[in-house]
Amino acid sequence: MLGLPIMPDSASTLSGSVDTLFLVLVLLALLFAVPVAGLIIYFAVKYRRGAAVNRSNAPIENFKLEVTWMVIPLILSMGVFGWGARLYFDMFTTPKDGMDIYVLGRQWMWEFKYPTGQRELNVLHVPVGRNVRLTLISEDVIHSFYVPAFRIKHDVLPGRYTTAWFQATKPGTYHLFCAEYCGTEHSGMLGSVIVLEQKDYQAWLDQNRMNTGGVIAENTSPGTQTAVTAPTQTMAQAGAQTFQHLGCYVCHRPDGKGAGPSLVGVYGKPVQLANQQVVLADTNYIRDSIIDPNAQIVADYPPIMPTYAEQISEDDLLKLVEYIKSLGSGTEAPPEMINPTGGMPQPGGSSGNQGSGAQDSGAQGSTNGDSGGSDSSGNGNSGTQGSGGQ
Ligand code: HEC
Ligand SMILES: [Cu+2]
Repeated sequence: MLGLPIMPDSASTLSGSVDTLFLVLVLLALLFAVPVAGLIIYFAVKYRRGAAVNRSNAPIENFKLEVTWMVIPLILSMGVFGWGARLYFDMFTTPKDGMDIYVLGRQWMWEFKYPTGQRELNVLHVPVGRNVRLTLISEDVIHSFYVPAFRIKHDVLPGRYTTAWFQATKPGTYHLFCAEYCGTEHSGMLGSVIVLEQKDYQAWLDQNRMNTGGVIAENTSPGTQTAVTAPTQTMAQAGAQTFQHLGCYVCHRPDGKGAGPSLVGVYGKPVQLANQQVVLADTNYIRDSIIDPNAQIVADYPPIMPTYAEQISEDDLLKLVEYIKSLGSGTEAPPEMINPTGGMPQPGGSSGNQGSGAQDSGAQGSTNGDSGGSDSSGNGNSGTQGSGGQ
């Protein structure tokens, strides 16, 4: 419009519908405001003090007029309500298909994690024409994930996952803002979303595949930090190691013969709790089960699971969630099932006692928890990643 950037770019499947609704609301507001303002001015002039007009017999009621100005606005506002609700449901219903990306907000940067293991700071690469499902969480205060060009804005809360989704329609680079005041450098909590054509996205992924070596771009001035870290393992693989380090496997065995329930297929299923409630095992349920196990006790199991709140980072929690998701939905065979007596490498040569499944899990949890619970447990396991990642 005259070269003035009145509206941000429109680059997602939802942005067009949001704009249409917005435009209709503006037009409706004008439709009422303009005649009212016009009449105010007209009457003010016409009936001004001293003007020679007929002031007798002013009508004090008009039934038809009153019904009209009640019914028409009622229909219009209910229409707008219905339309807005439709759009709201579209925006807030995460589509079944699409790719998952995890978003960590912290003072004052954004971190993006791909299930395939890539990790980026402040820049999110996505392909055009695919649903992207975001799982967002904050490591400190409330932030808000705001991409004007996609017309999405979602609170990023500490202690709870929120979800958002979008499908980009146009390649390009778009602004990402934090839209919730979150401390002194809030205004510098900027990033960008880079939408690539499918083949460019594939090339980008290939370039950052496993073990291609560390950071490919970095700029560390505050607020503009960007980096991509090529993975040495997928998030689920890293999660499997965390599961091992923290001793979860002692109680949660795939055959269900441990002290706790088997976690194979639990994700996405309803869970019967001891208090008769049935809850859905979504990402928040898994997270809460680890942080505050006694809040929701699974039926027929004793409340013996220790809390991991003190020894686990949001980063590790996401990996565990991704690992538990990878254990399938009950019918599929788990792809990355660990064998408790074999294979998994132990960090820092901690004693090889994995075979003794009956061993005191509390001790296991705390000895290994210190290494496994640190922010860089994924990196700690392999020197290549550790050096490449810096
Ligand atoms: C001392 C044994 C023990 C350890 C160690 C343990 N858990 Fe548990 N876990 C349990 C028991 C028992 C339950 C069921 C009772 C409850 O809900 O607290 C449970 C429940 C769960 C649930 C909910 C499962 C469902 O079917 O709804 C999840 C998820 C979970 N644990 C994950 C973990 C993770 C991840 C770890 C490691 C960080 C871990 N647990 C460590 C014993 C344990
Ligand atoms: Cu913020």
